[in-house]
Amino acid sequence: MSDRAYAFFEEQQKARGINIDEVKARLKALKIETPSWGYGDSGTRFKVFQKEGVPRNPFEKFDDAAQVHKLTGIAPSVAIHIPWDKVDDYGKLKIHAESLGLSIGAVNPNLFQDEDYMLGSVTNSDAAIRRKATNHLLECVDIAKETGSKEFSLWFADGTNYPGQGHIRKRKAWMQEALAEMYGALSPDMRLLIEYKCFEPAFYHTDLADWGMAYNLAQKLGPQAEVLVDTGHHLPGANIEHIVAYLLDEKRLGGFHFNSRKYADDDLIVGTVNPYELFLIFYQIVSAAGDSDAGVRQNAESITYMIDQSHNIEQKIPAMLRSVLNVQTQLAKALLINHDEVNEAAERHDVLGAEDAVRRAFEFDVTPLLHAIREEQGLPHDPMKAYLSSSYGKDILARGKGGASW
Ligand code: AOS
Ligand code: ZN
Ligand code: ZN
Repeated sequence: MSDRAYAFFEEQQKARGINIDEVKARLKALKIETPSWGYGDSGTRFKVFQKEGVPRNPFEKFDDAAQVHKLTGIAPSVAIHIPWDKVDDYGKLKIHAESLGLSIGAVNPNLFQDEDYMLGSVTNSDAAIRRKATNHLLECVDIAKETGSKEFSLWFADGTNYPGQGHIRKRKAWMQEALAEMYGALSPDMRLLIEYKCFEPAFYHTDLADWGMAYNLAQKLGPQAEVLVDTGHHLPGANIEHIVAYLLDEKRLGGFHFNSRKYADDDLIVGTVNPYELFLIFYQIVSAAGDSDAGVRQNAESITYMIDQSHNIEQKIPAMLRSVLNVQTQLAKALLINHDEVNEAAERHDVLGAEDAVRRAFEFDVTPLLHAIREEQGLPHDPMKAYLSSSYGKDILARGKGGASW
């Protein structure tokens, strides 16, 4: 039955002029990094719920992440957060990750959970606190050298709650100063991914509030600094795919933190609230990957895709499986866009024809295609079902409650 469904799918796509072998190759090349913090207990400012069976230490977070990779084949690295994932010996954590077929991905410095940082970390008006924060960034560079990580996701909670509370322009200079020092400590193959966020936890102004501020800073720092787009960090109505296209054209799109949001930074499972937005983001990336400018093509190929979610009420491993599968599904759909058809319609000034050529790709059921590539890779057709029928979820209950949390 499934073979027949795929045969029909392939015939249908070939007739539309889609190169199915290329689509499959690109789907097999997709890699999505999962975050260590997505496996632990998390919550809101109101309550962190304790779940049974969550990892008790960074090593167990990698054990759980390995399940996601084993069943999907697309989640081979795990981002770590320092000090949430502090261990005595990072070399040991690296070996543990490798023994599971994983690698340690982006290092995320934590500059928001220390009493000293109430009024800012790298933008604090107190030089001693700025020094402490910058030292933490440098410590993270040292850790990355031990773990083999090549990237840093930099998110700063820095901002103010009231007009006059901080000197906005001085804080801007301090931010640049601290990041320039960190930049100077990088190995040539490392990258800073600068994240922006419109608000929260600061509610009046945030030092890096939007992509333009992150982009400007990246440009001033140098070619090893790029912008990280967290899909949850925009004001309602923002056109994220436009930002993505703009950054790709500037060859400065470093990576994504994928999640869904309905209101603000809800950190819900990616693709659950507005899968069409995710599809349209991939439309821009796939389009850039076929650009005539080699730099734009190269940027499109070097994007780091990461999940950034806190699973407050969900079961952690199934939530992560759902997340990476949702990303894979939307990429699969975006790969079915016939760009010639879109461009020809746009050239004819056929507005509805162009829109139709984009949307039609979204409307295909890509299940037979995903089953086919999983089969070719020796993976289960339905990774979620395979996980739920395995004993892993029951076995980890022996860890008990009160595991790692943020
Ligand atoms: C915070 O809103 C950001 O999305 C960061 O990426 C943060 O470091 C991550 O959520 C882990 O706390
Ligand atoms: Zn993020
Ligand atoms: Zn966030």
